[in-house]
Amino acid sequence: MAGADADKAASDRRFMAAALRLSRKHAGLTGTNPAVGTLIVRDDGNGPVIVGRGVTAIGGRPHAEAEALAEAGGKARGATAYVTLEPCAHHGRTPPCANALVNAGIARVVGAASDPDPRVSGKGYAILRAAGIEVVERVLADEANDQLAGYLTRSVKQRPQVTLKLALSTDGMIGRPGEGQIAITGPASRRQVHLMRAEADVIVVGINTALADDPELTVRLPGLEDRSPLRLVLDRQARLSPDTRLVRTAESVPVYVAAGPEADAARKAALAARGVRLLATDTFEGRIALPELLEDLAAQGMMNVMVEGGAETARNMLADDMVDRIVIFQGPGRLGADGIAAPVDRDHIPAGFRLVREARFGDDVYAEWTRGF
Ligand code: AOF
Ligand code: ZN
Repeated sequence: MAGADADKAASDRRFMAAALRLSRKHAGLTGTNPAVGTLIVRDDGNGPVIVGRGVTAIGGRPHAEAEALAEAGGKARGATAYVTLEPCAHHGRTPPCANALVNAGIARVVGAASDPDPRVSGKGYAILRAAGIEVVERVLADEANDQLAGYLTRSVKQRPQVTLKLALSTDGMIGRPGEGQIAITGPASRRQVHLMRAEADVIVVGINTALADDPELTVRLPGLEDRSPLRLVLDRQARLSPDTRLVRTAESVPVYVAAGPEADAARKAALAARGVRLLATDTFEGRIALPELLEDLAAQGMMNVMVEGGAETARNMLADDMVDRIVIFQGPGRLGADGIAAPVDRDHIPAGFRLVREARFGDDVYAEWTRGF
C-alpha cells in the first residue's frame, strides 16, 4: 500500500475505534435497537477534526447518524462519517440514515459491521454509493461484530446472544453441595460481573440455584443501580418460593418465571400475585425447551442473555448448542474434590470457540471465548 493510502487506512481504523468506544456508552440502554456510534470528521488541510458525535439514543431512537449530523450541522458537507453499523435504509419511526447522510453532503462513509436486517442489508451502502459517496466497508469489522454480537445474533439466529458466566475455584469447582453462595472470586471480579449484568437484557438462572443461593441478581455498582436487567428463572414446576430475594424485589426489578405446562396453577397464581411474570414455556424431555424460550425472548426484542447458574442450566444450554460466549472467572482458592464440578472449564471449551480475552481481576484470572453467529 502506498504511504498516503496506509496513513488513510490507519486514520480510518483510529476513528472507527473511537466510534466503537463512543457506542459502548449506550450498550444495554437502546431497547430493541443496537447501540451504534457515528463520528463525523472533516479535514480542511490541517488534519482531521471531529465535528459531530452520535450514539443511538437511550431507548433506541434517534439513530446515531441523526445525532451526529445534528451536532455537525453545515460542517457535515464534504466530511467523512464513521459508522459502526451500516446506516439504515428503511422508513421506520425515523427517516433512513443513509438518506440523511446523502442530504447532509457527506463525501465519504467508512462502515464497520454490515446490517443483516432485511430492511437494510446492503441497501444502506447502496443508497450512499448511488449518490456518489465513497464507501469503505468492514473497517474494524471483527471488533464491531463482537460489540454488536447480541443484535447480530438476534437478527441472524432469531435468538439472543447467550453468555455463560462461571466462577470457578482453582480446582475447577463452582460450589459445594448444600452450602449456597460461597465466595470463589474477589471484589474486582464481582464488579466486572455487575457491569456485565448492566449490559445484558436478561439474567437467567435455574430453579436449583434460585433456591439454594437465594441470589438477587441485580446490579449493585455505584451509579449503575438502575441498570438491572430483568431476571428469569427456569422453573418447570413453578417451585420458586415467594420468600426468595428474587420475588421480594420483583416490584422494583422484573422477575420472569419460565414454567412448563405441568406447573401447579396455585403456585403460579401465588407468584403472579407477588408481581412475577409467568412465561408459559414448552418442555422437552423433562426440561424447559430452551430454543423456544430464547426465540420468545428474541421476539420481545431481547439481544443479550447472561446465564449465571447453576451447573445443570449451564450444561443444558451447552447441550442445546445455545451458548455463544463463555466467560470464566477463576479464583485462587480450592473447594476440594467433594465440590460441585464445573460444567465446563478452561481445558474443556467446546469446539468452535476461540479465546478472545484474558485478564486478571485482583487475584482472579479471567478468560473469555466466543464463536461466530
Ligand atoms: C442506524 N443507526 O443508530 C441504529 C440502527 O425501529 P427502527 O426504525 O429504529 O429501526 C431499527 C433498525 O435500525 C434495526 O433493526 C437496525 O437495522 C437499525 N439500527 N441503524 O442507521 C442506528 N441503531
Ligand atoms: Zn438509521
